[in-house]
Amino acid sequence: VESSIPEGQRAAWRKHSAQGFTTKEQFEDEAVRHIETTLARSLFNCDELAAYSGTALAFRDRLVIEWNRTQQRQSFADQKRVYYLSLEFLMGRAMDNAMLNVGMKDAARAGLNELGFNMEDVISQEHDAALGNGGLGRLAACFLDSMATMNFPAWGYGLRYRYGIFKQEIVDGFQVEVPDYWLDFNPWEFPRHDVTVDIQFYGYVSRKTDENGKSVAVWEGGEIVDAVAFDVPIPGYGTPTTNNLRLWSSQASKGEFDFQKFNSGNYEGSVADQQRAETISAVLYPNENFETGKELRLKQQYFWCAASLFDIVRRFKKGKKAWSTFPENVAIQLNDTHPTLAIVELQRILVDLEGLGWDEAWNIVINTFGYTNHTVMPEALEKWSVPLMQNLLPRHLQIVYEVNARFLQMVEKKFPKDRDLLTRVSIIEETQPKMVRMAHLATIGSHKVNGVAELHSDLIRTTIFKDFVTIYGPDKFTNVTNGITPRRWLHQANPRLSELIASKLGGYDFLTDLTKLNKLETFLDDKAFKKEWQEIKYANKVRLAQYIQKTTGVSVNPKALFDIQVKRIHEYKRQQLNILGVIHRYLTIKAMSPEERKKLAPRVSIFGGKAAPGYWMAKTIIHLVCAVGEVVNKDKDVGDLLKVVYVEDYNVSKAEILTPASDISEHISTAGTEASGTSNMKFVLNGGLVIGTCDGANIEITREIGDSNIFLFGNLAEDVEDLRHAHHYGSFQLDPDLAKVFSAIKSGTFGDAGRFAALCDSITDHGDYYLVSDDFASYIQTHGLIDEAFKDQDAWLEKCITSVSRMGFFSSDRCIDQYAEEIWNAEPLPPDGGANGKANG
Ligand code: 8GP
Repeated sequence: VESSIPEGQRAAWRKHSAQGFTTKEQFEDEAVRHIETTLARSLFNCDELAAYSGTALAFRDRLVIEWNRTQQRQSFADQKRVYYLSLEFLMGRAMDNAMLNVGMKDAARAGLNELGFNMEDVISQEHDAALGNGGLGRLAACFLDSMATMNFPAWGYGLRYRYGIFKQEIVDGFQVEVPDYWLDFNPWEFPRHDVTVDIQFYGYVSRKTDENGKSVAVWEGGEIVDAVAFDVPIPGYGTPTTNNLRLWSSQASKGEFDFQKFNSGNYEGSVADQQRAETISAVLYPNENFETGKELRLKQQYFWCAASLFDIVRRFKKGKKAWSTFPENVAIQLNDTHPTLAIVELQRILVDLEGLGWDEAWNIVINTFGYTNHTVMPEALEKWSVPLMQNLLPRHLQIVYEVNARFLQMVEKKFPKDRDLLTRVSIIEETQPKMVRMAHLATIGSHKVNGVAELHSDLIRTTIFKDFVTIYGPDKFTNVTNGITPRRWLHQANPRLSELIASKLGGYDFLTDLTKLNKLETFLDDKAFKKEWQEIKYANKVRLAQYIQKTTGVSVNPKALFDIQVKRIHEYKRQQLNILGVIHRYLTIKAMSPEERKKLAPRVSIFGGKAAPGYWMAKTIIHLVCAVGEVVNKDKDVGDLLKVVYVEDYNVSKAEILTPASDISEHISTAGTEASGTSNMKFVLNGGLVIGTCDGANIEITREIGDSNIFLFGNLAEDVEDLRHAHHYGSFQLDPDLAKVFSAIKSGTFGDAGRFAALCDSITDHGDYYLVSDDFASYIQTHGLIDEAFKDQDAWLEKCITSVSRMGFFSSDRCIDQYAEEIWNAEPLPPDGGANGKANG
């Protein structure tokens, strides 16, 4: 159906085309109009939430205009498109970002003032879009921002969860999970009921002969669920390019709403079917670095992959090009193994539906996909039971077996008579039940596999993918060290620092070329600059102190050293090492004379992060932190020398408050376990220093900023295996200082010791898998160095400024450049046809 306006009417159309506001006056017009008409509220009935809504809608209008133009431009240009498939997009708030990218924040601030509102209060009305668990999901959000800013024709594809990551409440020192229903009012999404895809599950496969006499597989029966598209505009900074994030929502199929049941009076039955369909996109699985293998999760994965692939293939087919050109037109990046079924689905589309030969199709598939691995931890590696997949996706399982058979044949030819090798690399694990190893499938079905920091990429080459390196050679495996968007993580989170930097560098170019920060080093002797830098840090700490006071009732001294560890709670990230170190500090202070105490720099130890609901040890760690806070914060002996705070419900918006306020942040994972980490980059970019292990991106951060500007400690990745071995077969020696900490816990200093028994025993009696005891002495000693260093504020400040100036490498723009160059072979599409497309700055 032709849906365009006929040529003769287009002039009239263009005359009435939406423009959006461009002045403060017009902003007020638009905001008030939206409040009065779209929201049906009045000046007698307008609270901050309504003011937020009106402001958001006014900015949204501006975004949508550029969004439509961008989509048109990308369709006409018809160059290679990038698709980023991720089950998680941890976007946080959208309005502040929209304001930055539209470039009218000051006008809006003044306008809101005139209307009786304060900008910051209005911004904080927005509910975070929290469709992710942690690093992996936030990385996807940073990448979307960079791809739009750099003018790549790139779409994200994900799921529109009705419930994002749960809201964390701390009740009596325990985590309680509360559902996060975030869709009450979400002006940033556009339902596209016209973009609906039928997704099939279950059923059976039969073979039929097509008109050419060829045998084809036909997948029949089972049930159909509808995937409905919801689109979210992703504006770039300093460019009109506004990309699309398409999130799929599940609905009962219109055809499937069981009219038979309905008409025979089984109304409840048909509504139940409806609800079952909606369950697929109902909730984000709240695990990070852990897989549970639940059927609903596999359903989510297929639902999203199939809808996305249908959409991508439909768009490709509009161009009427030969199938062999598919990989020249489409690059699909798999964010971890969650979208691996997309590989199988594309092969199914090409072979079963489009009639291509197996090899021709498989070639296209391999050249289309790239796979990013985010973890080496065994409990996070996805495996699906064969019977489960057989039942849910019978045709896909056949394809998996066929891919595997051909792959193993190839291996057998190259390495004859190595049965062990075949067993190790097979997609199918010969266990009871048999399992499909998704990382193997993703590796075999992609042309590039990358890790997310140098150490991590080296580790995957020598551990989980060692055999694949032997088979394919080293070139298939590469590294793209993670990055963060400086727009959100410097300019938005820390506007005053961004402004100060801009005043020195002569503008905001560093926000799109972060390496420009290196000029800051020439201002290390500029006293006024340094003073202002320090004042900004102090103001950020005051803001956090106020927030802590308001939310926890604990008052902390902003002059103290703020020591922050915020991230998902996990034994490998070692929040337990941190809190055990805090207890050690507490015991040390208690044993000090008043004179000694005077010499000690006051500390605030701040923790935040969610534990997966079923992860008891992580919940125990949270409880220990809270229990220690209860005792320490009330101890008059200690006063300001030590405070311990748990910030409830850590999320993107809280990170925007916490990150600019740190003096030290903790990135202290057992060496070799944290693939990259990205908050380490955020903290350094905001003028905080790091205490960390030689793990993930800490290593590259050290290389960039210099080892005198970071506090490294602990054992190295290469020694971890031997140490673990020694714990079991040698005699395990508990660190003597740690032993004192345990006896304090066991004597009930922090309440019922029984609650912490399993945590203590995991270290003393169960092999100390994460090497807490091995690293304890060096951790404590390094904190001593930090105390000393903090006393010389001038030297400290110099370290901070130097570090910031050397952080250019960690922009997610650099990541996207690298992916585009080395994996996607994709080019930007500048809106003005120019070289870099920074058209309307
Ligand atoms: C995380 C890594 O733990 C973190 O080091 C890294 O910075 C981040 O990914 C982005 O690359 N990994 C995960 O979140 C993860 O592996 N999640 C599992 C469910 C796959």
